[in-house]
Amino acid sequence: MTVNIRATEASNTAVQLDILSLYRTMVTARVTNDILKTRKTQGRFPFYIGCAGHESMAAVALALNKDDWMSLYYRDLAAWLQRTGDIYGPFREAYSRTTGPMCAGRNMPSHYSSKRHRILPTFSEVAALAPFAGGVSFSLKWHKSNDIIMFTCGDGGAATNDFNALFRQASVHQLPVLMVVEDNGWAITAPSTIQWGGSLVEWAKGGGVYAEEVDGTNAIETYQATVRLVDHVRTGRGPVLMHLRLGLLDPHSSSTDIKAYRTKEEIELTMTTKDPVKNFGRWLVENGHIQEGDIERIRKEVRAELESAEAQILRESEPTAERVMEHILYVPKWQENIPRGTKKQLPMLGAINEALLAIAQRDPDFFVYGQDVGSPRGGVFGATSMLVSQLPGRAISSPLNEQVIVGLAAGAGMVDGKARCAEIQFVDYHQSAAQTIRLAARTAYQSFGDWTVPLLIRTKSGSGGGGPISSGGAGGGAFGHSNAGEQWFTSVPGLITICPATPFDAKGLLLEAARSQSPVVFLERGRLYRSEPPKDNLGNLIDVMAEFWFVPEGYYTLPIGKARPLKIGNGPPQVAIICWGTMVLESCTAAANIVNRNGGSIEVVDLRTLAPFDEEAVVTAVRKANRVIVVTEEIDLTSFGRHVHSWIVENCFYDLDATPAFISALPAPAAPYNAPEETAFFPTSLSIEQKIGELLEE
Ligand SMILES: Cc1ncc(C[n+]2csc(CCOP(=O)(O)OP(=O)(O)O)c2C)c(N)n1
Repeated sequence: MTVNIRATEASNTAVQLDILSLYRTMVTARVTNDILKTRKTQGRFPFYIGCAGHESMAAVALALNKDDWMSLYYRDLAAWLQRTGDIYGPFREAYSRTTGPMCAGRNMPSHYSSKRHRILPTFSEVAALAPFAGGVSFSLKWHKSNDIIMFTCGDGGAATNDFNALFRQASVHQLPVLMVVEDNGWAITAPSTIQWGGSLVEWAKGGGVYAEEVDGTNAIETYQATVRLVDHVRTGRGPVLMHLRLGLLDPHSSSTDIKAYRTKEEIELTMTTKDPVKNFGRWLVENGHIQEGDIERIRKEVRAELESAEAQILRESEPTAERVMEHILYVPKWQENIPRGTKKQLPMLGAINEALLAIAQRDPDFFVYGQDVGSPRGGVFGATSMLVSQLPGRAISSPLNEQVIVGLAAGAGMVDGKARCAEIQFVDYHQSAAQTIRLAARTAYQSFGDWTVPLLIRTKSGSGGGGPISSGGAGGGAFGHSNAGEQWFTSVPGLITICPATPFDAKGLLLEAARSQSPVVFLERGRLYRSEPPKDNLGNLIDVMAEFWFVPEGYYTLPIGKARPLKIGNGPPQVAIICWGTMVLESCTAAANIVNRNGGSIEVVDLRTLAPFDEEAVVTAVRKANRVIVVTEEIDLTSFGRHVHSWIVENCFYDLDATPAFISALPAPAAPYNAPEETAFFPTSLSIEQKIGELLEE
């Protein structure tokens, strides 16, 4: 039966609302919930989190267009069913079947996602999808699309940094997003009164986002309000927040005892007044759309349909252990290419500028997003100055919030599978975006390859404030401006981490990184931004390095995951030095000084890519020299350098004639500002020279 409902006075739209179909979807959600809840209690699978009380989200989903995007949370079974019509999906995921449409049985149930239906992959981290949803809506606005995105979370979710990141993205850029806060009064045992002070609606309005409170226990009212609010967003009047008041009819999850934190009276009141399915059924009867007896008839029909679906699903295949390492990392397949254009001498900053411009010229949707990047200077280091002057609008200044930055670039990339660049001014500040970065890296694995998050994060890292390496001190970056970064990034499965040492590598690797379907972190060393090629103590340029300061003008790419061996001196190498970034220059200087004094040769292996690192190149170098030093600019309390060192011990033990050596920064919080302490803090060519000497004597 189809009934005309006057949806909004503002737009005067008479929307065709099929109320019986909506009711059936809500009943389907409730009965699915009841069956799955029981199966969990019967021990058929380990966990379930339900939707009872949130079924009016079907009405919210119904008020969207089918091409609008959705970012749902674990209570949104009804919204998921309304969009997909797939009654099998929730059972497939609960029973961990490979046919599961959300993650092929790899994640917990109730993580509602569907690439086909434009529903983003849900995370267990409450509201963590929010900054990604902001990125999707940024992309929709960028493409001048008529589509919008709906983001949902609970009242607890509204207190998270992630939600606040979305709110800021939406308000600052006036994005086409409908934020629905499904307030059931609880966040596990915490009442919603502790999630924000005052009124959520007024809070939103104060931040430039139109907001309304809506009664979610009434499906028709919810539908009408959503149509009105969606119209607001779609007609370009800015983002909207809907504070949807609901009741939670079940305990928080299968692991929670409802009576332990809620009173009998409150539970009873919720059950009798806030059940949207019962309320809607009653309304249908009172308004003559169905008879009293139809309520039970529909429930029974739905149950029979779901039980037959469940029986079929139980015959479907379950995951096997062999697939446990699938869909972790997608390193782009490199195609050999000849660098185009004449070569000119450039510092690394010039090479990075050229690379970003080249990516933007080839891809009209590419942009760099970060603090100050849209200023004429092109960010505090000037890495986007060419973009700003040659392709206006493609370097976009962001609010001062790293999670806003990373989430926006990541979400935009998820829409069309092309990487955008997030610039984090100093790597030390990535930690406020750590969850978003970690989830970007996890998405492909979690969704069993259904979703990828192409994303390029560039950041200034390590010692130095961008001055010349030959300037003496390490740069005075001190606390907050001199962290190395690879320690954390290389510990995140699913992330590619690159740290170039030369301008030639920086350009070629950045261009290749833009092709990646896995997120890439590009660590740019501050001391290398304007550095010249390294020299030995006699002032002679180290030729094997110097050639990489000449950069082809045109497009070229270099392979990710491939190290560059640099041989200093003649004859078989006596020592192999494994290093990256600034330490390649320091190691080359140390090696040249030793070779000048003693003759022979030393092989410096510039890893270039840290994750995944080039194991073959390391083994080859160790086998040739039988003595090895790993040099890192990180502090050493379980560092990436220590990982490489331990890998060598495990894999090259019988190729070694001496204890594998290790040099790092000191295990203090960060480099002090004053020159004497700072110089003592980081490895230098001198400390590397000393270590080579000790190693040769062992
Ligand atoms: C970031 C984060 N912190 C803590 C948790 C543990 N946790 C899971 S659900 C939940 C409560 C969420 O409450 P709310 O957002 O109000 O949603 P509701 O369950 O009430 O629908 C918490 C604290 C989590 N999953 N993620």
